[in-house]
Amino acid sequence: MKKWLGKFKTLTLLGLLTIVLAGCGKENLTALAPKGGSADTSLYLIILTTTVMSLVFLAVVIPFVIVLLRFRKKKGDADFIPEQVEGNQKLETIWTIIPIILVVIMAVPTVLATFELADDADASEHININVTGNQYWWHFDYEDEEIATSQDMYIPVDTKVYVHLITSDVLHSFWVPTLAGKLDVNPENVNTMFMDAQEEGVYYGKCAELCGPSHSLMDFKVVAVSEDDFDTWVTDMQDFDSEELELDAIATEGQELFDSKSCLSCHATDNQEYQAGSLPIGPDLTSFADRSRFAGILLPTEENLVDWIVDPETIKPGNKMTGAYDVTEEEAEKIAHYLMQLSPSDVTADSVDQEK
Ligand code: HEC
Ligand SMILES: [Cu+2]
Repeated sequence: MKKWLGKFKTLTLLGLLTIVLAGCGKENLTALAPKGGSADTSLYLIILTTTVMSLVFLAVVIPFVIVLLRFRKKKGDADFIPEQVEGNQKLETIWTIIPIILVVIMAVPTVLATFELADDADASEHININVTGNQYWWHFDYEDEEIATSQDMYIPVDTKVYVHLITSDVLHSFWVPTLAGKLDVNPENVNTMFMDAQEEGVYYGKCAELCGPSHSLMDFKVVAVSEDDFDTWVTDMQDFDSEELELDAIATEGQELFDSKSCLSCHATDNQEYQAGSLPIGPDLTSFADRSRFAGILLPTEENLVDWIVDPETIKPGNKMTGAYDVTEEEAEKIAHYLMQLSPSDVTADSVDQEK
């Protein structure tokens, strides 16, 4: 028994790993449960290629195993060299043509889909969002609507949404597995693709290109809301004016600190001075309190916010905010209290995400 275990240790371990890892994954972070047309196409291609490749695998492995078992030398068999066969034109033709056919079966739909998913001929008739990847956060510029936001990208359901991707620094990759395929984010050329969400919800996005020490924390969310809610959100974002907020005493102090500690030089708090194409140095905080997560990974609570403002480096190594200012914990609490008032709309990530 022990010997048997030893022999199959690697196999047993791999088997266990498969079972354990199969438990990972989230419904809103998987390409295997698509909620958008582009993701449907990707899943179709995944299934097609996996099927073809599995068939090839079986076609090779099954005869191989049969031959191995049936024709092996048994005890008592005489020593002899079997007849040596070489050069069979028929066989060679067959096993050249079959793979060519299989490659065509996989290549044609893949190439067609690749062109179709990158086709932006009708972009101007739909929602367009200029997306900029930054170490380690995402900026979303809605030029037609004249608003900008960061970290949470709002889109209407059942609508084609074009994202035009570029980076302000190193290479990133934009990936919302449940809604669409992933696309590189390059510094010089804009890469475009479209997506649509078939259901309301909060879909998780990832940076899929190693871009620095906090690469794995460069998360974002796509908040898909009904078309009416999207219009409401856009109007709320346009109208929101952080100067006109009715603030209590602590928040007022927080707002003053936000200015005097130079936070305002990197962060916008409303869209009153929106300029198409302009990129802030840090995330736009207009809808900060409505975020699904901030800094990619933290729940927007005052407590988390104080931790972040006091010491962002521990939470996100290598981020571009560390060391840019000096605040005490007490000041951070006041600023945090102020930032939690930045809630322009009732349409929030929370309003569509039941499981958060
Ligand atoms: C030099 C520019 C700069 C200054 C000054 C600055 N920040 Fe930032 N801030 C950033 C950058 C860059 C990020 C993105 C960090 C990341 O996620 O990698 C950020 C992230 C944040 C976030 C998280 C936003 C989100 O939704 O993910 C908050 C909140 C924040 N900063 C608050 C502040 C406050 C408060 C101050 C002033 C005490 C401040 N920042 C000063 C650049 C700056
Ligand atoms: Cu990245």
